[in-house]
Amino acid sequence: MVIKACLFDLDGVIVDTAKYHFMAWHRLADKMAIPFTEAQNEQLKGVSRVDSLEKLLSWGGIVLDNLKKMELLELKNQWYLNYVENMPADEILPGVKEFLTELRDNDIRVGLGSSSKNAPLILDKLGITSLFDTVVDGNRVHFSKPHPEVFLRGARDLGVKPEETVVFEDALSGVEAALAGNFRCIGIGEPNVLNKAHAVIPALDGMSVARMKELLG
Ligand code: B16
Ligand code: MG
Repeated sequence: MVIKACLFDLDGVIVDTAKYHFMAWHRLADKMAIPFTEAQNEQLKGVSRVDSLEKLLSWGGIVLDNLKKMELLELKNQWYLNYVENMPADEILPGVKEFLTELRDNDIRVGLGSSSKNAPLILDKLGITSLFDTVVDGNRVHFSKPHPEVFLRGARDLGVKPEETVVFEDALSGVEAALAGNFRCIGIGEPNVLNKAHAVIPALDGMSVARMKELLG
C-alpha cells in the first residue's frame, strides 16, 4: 500500500480530551437525572455536540424545545472549556509529536479530522498547529461521524485519495466514517469496540512509519 497521508482524530488520539467530554456530559446527565454509563459515553465519542445531546435526551426519554437545547449545549461546552483551560500542554498523548514529525520527514501529509468545534483551540493550546497540513473540524462539516465527510474533506485538502490515506481513530463512529470513505483505518483503543478497523493498537506511543505499514500489511 502507498501511504501519502495520515488523518488523525483529535479527542482520544492526539490528546486525552475524551475524558473531559465524558466529565461534562456526565455532569449534564446528572443535572437532568439521566443515568449515564461508560458504555453510553462510548456511543458519544466522535459524535457532534448537538447529536450527542439528542442521544442523551433520548436515553432519558426527555423532550425539549430548541431554546432549552441550545442552553444545555452552551452549558456543556462551558464546562468542557473550563476543564481544558487547566489542561497542561504536556497532556498531548505519548509518541504523538514524534510520529507527526516522522511523517513530515517522510513526505507523508498530515491532517486533522475531528468532530470538535474546539479543535483549533486545543491544537493551539498544545502548540502543535504547525504540525498539521490541514485541519478539518466540526465547524467545517455538515454531517457528524459516522458520515465520512470530515475525512473526505481532509483528503481533498491534502490532494490525496482515501485509499492512499490512513485514518487514526478512537471512536467506533470514527472507524465507521473512515471505512465508509474507503480509507485504511487504525483504531486506537479496545479491539472489542473497534474491531471493524483494519488494525487496533492501544495508543500511538511507539508508532512509526515502519510500524504503521507493518500493521496494515
Ligand atoms: P465539541 P473527535 C469529538 O471529537 C469528540 O469525540 C466528541 O466527544 C465530541 O462531542 C465532539 O468532538 C464535538 O466536540 O463539543 O468540542 O464541538 O473525537 O472527533 O476529535
Ligand atoms: Mg476521538
